[in-house]
Amino acid sequence: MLNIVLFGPPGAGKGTQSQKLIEKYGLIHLSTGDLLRSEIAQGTELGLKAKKLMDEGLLVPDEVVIGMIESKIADNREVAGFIFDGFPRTVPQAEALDQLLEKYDQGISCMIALQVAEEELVKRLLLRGQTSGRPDDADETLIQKRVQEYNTKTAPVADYYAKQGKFYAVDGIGEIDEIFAKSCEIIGACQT
Ligand code: B4P
Repeated sequence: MLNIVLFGPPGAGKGTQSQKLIEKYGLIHLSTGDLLRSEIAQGTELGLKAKKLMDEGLLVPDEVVIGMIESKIADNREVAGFIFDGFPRTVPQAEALDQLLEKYDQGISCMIALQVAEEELVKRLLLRGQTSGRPDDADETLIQKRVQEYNTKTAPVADYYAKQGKFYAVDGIGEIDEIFAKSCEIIGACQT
């Protein structure tokens, strides 16, 4: 089983790289951002609560995202593995993920952390905002709030995996295919 955490600040390229990795390795893509946006599109109670927080650039409560991931793992037990995109975003989420995978005698193989400077993140998200229709990409103040939320709540997750010897940094600036090639090298080494 190959279970990869794709990590990085908003706009680092997690979604972009996930698409390429799932094709190559036949993994199931679990993006908490996509799952939440789907709840919003369906107008569920969970979606309505999440929308309010996401539109303000804030994280959704841990128990909500952990519950979503738990049911997706349970639904997809017979697979080659998962790519976790945008999850875990807090240390309690990382602890919960380890516990969930342990139930199936599994664990995280490696964390790939895309490193991108704040100035570039803001540029990319404002550009995406011109076509994505995502309210959280709409203005610079909001994007900076998301980055701030990442710095205080999400960045410590890197240490959590570093302590387990599973943290691998990848320069997230450059050609998409180059970043993909570097990620594949790391995954190749983790697979053994
Ligand atoms: P996400 O959907 O995860 O959104 P994101 O952080 O913006 O990353 P995304 O994957 O979409 O962007 P990418 O870097 O690929 O989260 C949205 C919100 O949901 C959060 O703010 C939070 O409120 C909530 N949420 C989600 N998960 C949660 C959790 N676990 N706990 C609590 N709350 C949660 O790409 C960005 C842009 O850069 C794209 O336009 C892309 O084309 C471009 N790009 C990518 N790679 C590039 C490269 N190499 N060069 C140039 N541009 C590049």
